[in-house]
Amino acid sequence: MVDVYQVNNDIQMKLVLFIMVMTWLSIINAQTTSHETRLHSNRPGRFLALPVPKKCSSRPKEFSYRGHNYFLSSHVAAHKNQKVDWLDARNACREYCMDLVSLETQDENNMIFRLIRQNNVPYIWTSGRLCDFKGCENRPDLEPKALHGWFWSANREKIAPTSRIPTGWEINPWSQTGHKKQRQPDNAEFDITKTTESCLSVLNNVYDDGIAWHDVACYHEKPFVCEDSEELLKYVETTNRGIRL
Ligand SMILES: [Ca+2]
Repeated sequence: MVDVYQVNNDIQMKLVLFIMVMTWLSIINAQTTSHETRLHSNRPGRFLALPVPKKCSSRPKEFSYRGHNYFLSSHVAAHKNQKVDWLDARNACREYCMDLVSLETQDENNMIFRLIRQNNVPYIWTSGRLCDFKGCENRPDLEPKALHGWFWSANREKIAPTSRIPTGWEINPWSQTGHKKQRQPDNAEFDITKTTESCLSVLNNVYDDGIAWHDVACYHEKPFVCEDSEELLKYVETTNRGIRL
């Protein structure tokens, strides 16, 4: 018995775990998007994309920060005029071993705000997501959702309570206004189309509010910023011996 366990070395265990997590996330995503898909298109159940090793090794590296590469979709020929919904944006990034950008620190946020300002980008998708799907129930730590329910889907890190200045920051990145003239997140579209604003977009002065975070319904089509995913890079590196990433 002991020998059997010894054969299963760390890497194999991690890979199995990783595949289980990926499968689970794919199911979760298919479930969470099915409602929106029904509402806004006839596309069948959708899944998270797996990385494409060739695309990972030749992925666009527009700039880098703290060991991660980034690019703005409109600056890459293959995505130049592309505007896509939130899941398609994640998947476009994921094929490159990247994911939508996560803004965990003020410095990284400043960098992305600067990119938006200098290039006059109207809005972008980030990996921010409201945990309002199956698997998020019975989690008192996520309640109330508008305050505590947000996380970065790229690395599953929680986002600071939306009403507060995050620890280590000087500003609250959420806009103080929006469609209802209330601070964000305001879930404004729910009142209009009954679609929850479950995805986090950075908008450039859409409400005369400068560059700021907004909750937006995930079906809207926007350009996006991709950031290296350590998880996907590690996965492709482990499964493709000798690959240069
Ligand atoms: Ca909103």
